[in-house]
Amino acid sequence: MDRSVRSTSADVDAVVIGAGFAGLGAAYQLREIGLMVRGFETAGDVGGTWFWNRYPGARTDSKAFIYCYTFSKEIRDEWDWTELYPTQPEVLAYLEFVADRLDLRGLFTFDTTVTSVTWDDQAGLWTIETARGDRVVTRFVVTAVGILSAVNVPEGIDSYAGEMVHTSRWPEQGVDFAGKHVAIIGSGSSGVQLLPNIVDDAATVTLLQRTPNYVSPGRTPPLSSDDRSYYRDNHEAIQEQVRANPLFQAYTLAGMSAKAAPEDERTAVYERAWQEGGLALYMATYADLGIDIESNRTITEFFKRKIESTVRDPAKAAKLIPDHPYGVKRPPSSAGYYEVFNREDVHIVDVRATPIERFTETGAIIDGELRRFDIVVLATGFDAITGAITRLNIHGVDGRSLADEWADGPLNYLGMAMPGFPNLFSVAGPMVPAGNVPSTTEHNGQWIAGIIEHARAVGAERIEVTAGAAGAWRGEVLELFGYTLVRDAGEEANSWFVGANIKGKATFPLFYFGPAIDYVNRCAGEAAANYPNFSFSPAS
Ligand code: NA7
Repeated sequence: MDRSVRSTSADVDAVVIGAGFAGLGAAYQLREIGLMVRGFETAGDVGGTWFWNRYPGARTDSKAFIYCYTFSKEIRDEWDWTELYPTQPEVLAYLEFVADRLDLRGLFTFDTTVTSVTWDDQAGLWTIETARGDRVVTRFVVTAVGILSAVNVPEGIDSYAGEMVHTSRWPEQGVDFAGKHVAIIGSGSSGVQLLPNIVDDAATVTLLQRTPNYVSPGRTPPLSSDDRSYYRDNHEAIQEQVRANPLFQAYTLAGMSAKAAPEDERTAVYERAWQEGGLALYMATYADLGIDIESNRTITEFFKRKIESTVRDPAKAAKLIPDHPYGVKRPPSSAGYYEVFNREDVHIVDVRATPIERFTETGAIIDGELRRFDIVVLATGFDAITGAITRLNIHGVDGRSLADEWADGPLNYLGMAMPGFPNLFSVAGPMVPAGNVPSTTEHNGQWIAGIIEHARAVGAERIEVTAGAAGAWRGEVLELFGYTLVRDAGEEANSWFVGANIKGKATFPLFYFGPAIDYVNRCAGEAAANYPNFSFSPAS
């Protein structure tokens, strides 16, 4: 935009960018405090992650009764989850239900990508521009663009001329794999969830795997009406358990130290967690798995034994056994994942040992040999957490570009506010706790509404965090990160937790690695003390 153009009055109080879990929640919270809200969303409807990721097998690995909003009792009472780990269609239906029930859809303009977000310091207002040509002037901006939404594709993939689909851009009508020779590139959550779900249709499936993952069994018991009543009746107690859990999850740890536990007891704990499946292996076992390499080895050995006893071909099994510590990459789960490699029509190529040299019109050259595929599935992940924010083309005070400012790693306070970018807040920006995303996004949305409400109460229209607070927060995040195995091994394992999955991206902890409750208390303390790390002033 022409940055010399002055905006003298706002069209709306707040613009929310994104209509997924984060954006719907933030729009609701901001409307609740009396703001006039407008939202923009690239997709054709609400849902965010759950709008886009329609691949077969996509489901949550947080439990249904915490993978939801907590702010509305009506929503809790009226919505019935059918499975403990809901599928993509069910989570999407939930978000559509919430949008209708709380009358949020009308706030959003869909099929509309924000192309720039520009601050006018004189007016104390932001101007939002979109690919459709909208130009909206607003007092506040909330980015709610998702932590895993900026799609990553392999270099050179344009040379491939056959059918191709990214897991995160799955067509609504599905993909016909019948009789096709299929390549899946990627073995993160998406690739490992998808694979067992297409092998019966496809003629062959070849996994082009760069870094193997520790895949826990996906088990998803159906929920009975008794279960649902239990979750409703115990809502407060469950939320307390979630808040106390380091990752906002509904688990209780079995012990503090894996290496200190007697071997038979430890094996029983791991076996129980394996039977439970999902994130239990990480979250219902030992507290020190993420910080102590010896303790971590006890669980990587456990996984190794499981893989070796499941996959009959030792060569395939060897390729599937990871060599990084458990948990330095996001641990996925999938039903029947390792078992599927016992099929003759499922192949695995280690593209770390023998990289993809280049793509051709019909396939990929690997180890000097052309491998032909009818369909290539890109399960190649995302420019996580910062990618979708920096792509918004945000310019703050003095035209400072947020993307440039974050080139060496993000700078913010409590994951939500950035110095030099007044009245701009992020829901689930970098340096918030990892874990159950709806818990984080709801927390952030509420906190942001709280600080705006405070500004209005004191007659201020411009809110800006101090550079000192952001610098100190960054220091704290780095210090906590220093205790983790992600610090030691995340980069080598290409972990998106530190941006290492994207070529050229600065390696930096993109999460706050302390306990979630410390973060929550920290945010609450800031609010209770009337936001001492922020300046509040009139617009101009
Ligand atoms: P992830 O977890 O980032 O996984 C992406 C996968 O794609 C991972 O195995 C990558 O290998 C692989 N990848 C990426 N680029 C390439 C190229 N160029 N060549 C070969 N392999 C490549 O994304 P997901 O969509 O699976 O999951 C994202 C999150 O969604 C997940 O963590 C859950 O929170 C839900 P790498 O590991 O980088 O070597």
